[in-house]
This record gives sequence, structure tokens and C-alpha cells, in this order.
Amino acid sequence: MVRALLRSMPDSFANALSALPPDPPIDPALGRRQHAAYRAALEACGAQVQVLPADESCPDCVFIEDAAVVFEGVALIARSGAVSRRPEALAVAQALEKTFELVRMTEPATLDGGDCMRVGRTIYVGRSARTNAEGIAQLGRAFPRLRVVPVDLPPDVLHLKCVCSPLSEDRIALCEGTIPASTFSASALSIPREELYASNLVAIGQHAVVAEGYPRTHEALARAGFTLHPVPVSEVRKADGSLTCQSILL
Ligand code: CIR
Repeated sequence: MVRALLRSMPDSFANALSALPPDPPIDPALGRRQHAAYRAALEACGAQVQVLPADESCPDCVFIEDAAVVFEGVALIARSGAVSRRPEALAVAQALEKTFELVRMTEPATLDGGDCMRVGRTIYVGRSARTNAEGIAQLGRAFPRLRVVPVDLPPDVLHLKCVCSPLSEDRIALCEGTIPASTFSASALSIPREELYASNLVAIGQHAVVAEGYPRTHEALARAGFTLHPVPVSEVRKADGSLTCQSILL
């Protein structure tokens, strides 16, 4: 069974990082209800969910994906490219150390888990404002059995998985007009450009947690055989977050 590690949303989520000032402001109470819907959707996909407590001193801690990369018994504890987010990793490391061998990323490396997309035995990693060359090198050393493929991101893209996400061990969802499909050895299900945000989704077997309100993407995924679990995302979206970033699949 897939396990999913989540982290609750603090009241300070109102002050989460965002490229543009949120308008209207972030509503953490609504955000928590949406987070509960996300949790329920993961459970409906068959995942066993564990939720770490929020930390008021870490406004972005709900975006737990960025704090660690996990594969085959090893957890790489990331060093975020956003300085204010570095303290988030402590509690995530403590939660993972019971069942994983921890590898801690060290200065000057930076990496956000949102830049890492594993598909089978390949991990694609975005070269972004958050993830630097040393971060990519340390990722490769932590996971010697994975092929590491660095990917240049289009301008203004925060993380690799803002434009693509894994659907299975050999297939991804990829927004058209962003990264060339030829970059990936996996086959790509094309997400229409006007539904860019929907290219970030959590697939578990033949189930997928998707952002609500993207009919063309939903139709394409349903045609590909997925059972869909649409969830509301307005508040995480105001903080430049989406779906994969709210969990680490173990
Ligand atoms: C940040 O700017 O770091 C957060 N406000 C959003 C992070 C979203 N993470 C992700 O997509 N993996």
C-alpha cells in the first residue's frame, strides 16, 4: 500500500511565499478544509496517510514535498533554495528517520523536492531558482541507482512539477508548449496549455487526485483509464502550490 506523508497547514500560511501578493488574501481556515479534502482524496486512492503537525514558524510547511526526496529506503533531506523554508526539513527528517536511511544535503547545495520527478529508474530534476548544480550532484550521489536527468525550465516556472507530473513508472502528464516531450524517455499525456495548472496531479495506480475545474485534463485522464478525485485548491494556489507539493509518497 502507498503511504503518504502530509503536514498540516499553520495559521501563518497566510504569510506563505508567493510570487505575487495573493488577492484576496490567503484564508488558512479555508485552506485547512481544502487540505482535509486532499487527504480524503488520497485515502480514496488507497493511500495510508500520516499527517505531521504544522509549525507556526514555517508558513510554507504544508508543502512537504519540497523537504525530502525518497526512493528505495533512502530519504534525501533537501536544503531548500528558499532560505525561509530550510527549517521545515527538521521535522520531516525526524519523521522519516525511523524507516529511512537519511542523507542530508549540505551547503552550498540547494534543491526543492518539487523540482524532482521520478519516473521508473529515472529522476528528472529541474534547474531552477530553487535547485542548483550542487543540489543535482548531491541528488545523484544519494540515489546512485537512479539516472539523473537535469531539465531546463521555461522562464517563470517555480518547479519542474509545475508543468508535469508522473502518471506511472513509464508515463507522465506534460503541459504542451512548456518542456519538449522529447526531453523525457517516458511517454507524455498532453495537457492543454490553457489548463497548465492541472498538469500537476497525484497519480496512485489508476486513481488521480486532480485540481477541480479543468475539464479537458479530466477528460484526457479519464480516457487514459484514471478514476479522478478532484479537489479544491484556491488557497494553496495563492501560495504557488498545487497537488504533489502537499505530500511525499513513501
Ligand atoms: C514556495 O514558494 O516555496 C511555496 N509557497 C510553494 C511551494 C510549492 N511547492 C511545490 O510545488 N513543490
